[in-house]
Amino acid sequence: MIARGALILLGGGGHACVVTDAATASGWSVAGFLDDRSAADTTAARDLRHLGRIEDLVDAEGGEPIGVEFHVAIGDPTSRRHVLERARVLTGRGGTTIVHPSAIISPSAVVADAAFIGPLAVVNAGARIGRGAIVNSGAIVEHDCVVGAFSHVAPGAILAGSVRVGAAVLVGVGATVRPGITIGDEAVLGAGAVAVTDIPTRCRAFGVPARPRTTVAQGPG
Ligand code: JB3
Repeated sequence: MIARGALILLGGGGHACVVTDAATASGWSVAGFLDDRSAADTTAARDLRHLGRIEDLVDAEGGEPIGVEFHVAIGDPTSRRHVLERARVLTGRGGTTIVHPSAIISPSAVVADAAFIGPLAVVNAGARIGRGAIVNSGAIVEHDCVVGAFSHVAPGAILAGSVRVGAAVLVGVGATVRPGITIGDEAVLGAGAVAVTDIPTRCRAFGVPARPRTTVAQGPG
């Protein structure tokens, strides 16, 4: 039996460990995680309890949602969107936003449902963080930026003022984006890259200055 008021994570890998720390530090009691893989097959859930599969958000006997808050703690944008949609259909809920208490979020910024803002991240004035997006540890999202749904601004990345990031984009670890640049949906900006021109939809760009490359597999950052 999971206590009402507890938080359940969907996904039990490395990102779930980071989310657990942030959620706990901000006052949640994290009951454990649901994952379609077995506990033995999840990579890094450490002390988190494996509570079952995503379908266990609904009581097997009564068919009703079990009435707990959940957060999709999966790094990959496509999986995160897919799992969040499954959970929404099962429970009628949109997923809880988790913000580490050390993050700085401007009162004029807007953070949507199901987003994650990590430790020491900064979201400055007028910025908008989309549904299910991740602003990871130490990332900076400057004034008036828009980060689209399910995008991931990886640890230490910097978006200067008024950058527009589309949906399901990866801005890699330590990447930098010059003011006013637009990054199209599902694009990847590689780790350490510096974007000085717009990056088109689904383009993978790497290096300093960032240039498109066609055959590089997407990783976490
Ligand atoms: O770069 C950083 C700081 N963090 C990365 C993070 C953003 O993304 C981290 O290094 C990882 O590369 C990645 O973390 P994540 O998502 O925790 O990856 P991994 O350790 O592979 O765990 C993914 C978990 O999600 C596994 O437990 C999977 O079983 C689960 N999962 C993935 N897709 C899914 C699905 N579970 C369900 N139920 N359904 C899915 O479609």
